[in-house]
Amino acid sequence: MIWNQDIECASREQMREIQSQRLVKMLGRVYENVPFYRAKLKEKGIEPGDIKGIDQLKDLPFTLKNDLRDNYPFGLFATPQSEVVRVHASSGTTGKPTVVGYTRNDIDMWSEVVARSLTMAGITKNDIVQVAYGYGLFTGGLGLHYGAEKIGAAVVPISGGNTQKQLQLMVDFGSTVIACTPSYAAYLGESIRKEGIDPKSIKLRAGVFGAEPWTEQMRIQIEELLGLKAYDIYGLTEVIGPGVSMECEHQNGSHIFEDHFIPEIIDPNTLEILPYGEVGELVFTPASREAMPLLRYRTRDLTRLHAEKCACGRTLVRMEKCLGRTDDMLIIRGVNVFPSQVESVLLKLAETSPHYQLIVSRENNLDALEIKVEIDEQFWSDEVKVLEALRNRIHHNISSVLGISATIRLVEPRSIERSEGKAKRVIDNRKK
Ligand code: DLL
Repeated sequence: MIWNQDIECASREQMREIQSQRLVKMLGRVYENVPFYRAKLKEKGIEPGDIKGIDQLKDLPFTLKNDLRDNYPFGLFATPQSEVVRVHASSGTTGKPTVVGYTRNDIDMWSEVVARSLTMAGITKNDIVQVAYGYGLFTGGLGLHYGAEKIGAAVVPISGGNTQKQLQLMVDFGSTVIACTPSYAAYLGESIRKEGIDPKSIKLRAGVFGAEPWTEQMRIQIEELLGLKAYDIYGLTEVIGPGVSMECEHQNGSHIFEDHFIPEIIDPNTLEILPYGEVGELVFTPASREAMPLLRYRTRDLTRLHAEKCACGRTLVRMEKCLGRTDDMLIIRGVNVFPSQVESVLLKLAETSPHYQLIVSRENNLDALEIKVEIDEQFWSDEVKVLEALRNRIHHNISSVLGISATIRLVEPRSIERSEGKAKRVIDNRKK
């Protein structure tokens, strides 16, 4: 089944026409209402009337995560605050989160793209969807929730964590769909075995997994452990949240809902647009958003696009699984973490030096983060009590900035290896 046949199977010409109309309208709105964009467009000598369609997208300025930070919290909103009905946020590169806003129409549009996504995975009103993404500022929980309600499925809004309860409800309610990060799905699968639950009592048939990179091997492992078909869903807070793209049953890339999120691939160094099939940085223009339309948002995700029609009948452009990122963002237990966030905390403390290292590993399919923090010579102490108090303080400050808990290990002055070039801030043992 296809949720929105007209859009998802439109011809290239029809799609370009929709994109052109939306882009032109959006440009007028941002020029009128967002001082940041008005200044950027003026700098390039562009007046709203100059842009007639999608061919001119390439002439427009890019938007970076830092632009959101510089306009924190609501500076890029294009509607009065009274029209905003929701805000979400994700990690910024330092202490301040990246904030996005939604009008009622934006929430409807978001529900529509998630409804299309779930339908792609064969999910219908007859399903019981256990939403185990986090609810809150993170977009995963509420994003999946509204989309699942829109198709008429029964939603179990259990949110993330609480594994025993997840398994109990999964069995008792007969959940047929689970939506969570792939690493948590694998952990749930292992827990079923560990708890001695009869796999036959699990009724899951589809999984909607995303928010972090995962491999084909992991797909096979999750499918075996949970007895379901695993689908990849992609998205990012700045563009809308989950539901920017989704895999269909043929699983040869994720279909981008390009009527709302116009994709481009660029060379991250020259900023030139690359043709279909070439690897580069993914850029989105969420042209229909009201509260926070963005011009050419650089995602930092590396991938390729393909434009051939899919065997499922959809004509939407497809993106391959993300191949990596152009920045140093890590995703730990589904949460975005920048090493610079840790640095911003340490710089505020007199006792620590700006020498630190993040060590990421995976134990029982769950990510673990250890942070080695070097203590300033002046403050190094042989007294365990003193160091323990300092460790607790650092733990508290870092956890509240990152939004996840990390093991803090204090190390002696000058014990973290110095490098002559770039400091090695991250050791990611998950990749081995
Ligand atoms: O992770 C939104 C989301 C929620 C997507 C639930 C899917 C399911 P952010 O926290 O802003 O938003 O993180 C966005 O996560 O730029 C990618 O680097 C990464 N990412 C998201 N989905 C996938 C995926 C949500 N399916 C960042 N595969 C993005 C690989 C993904 N990476």
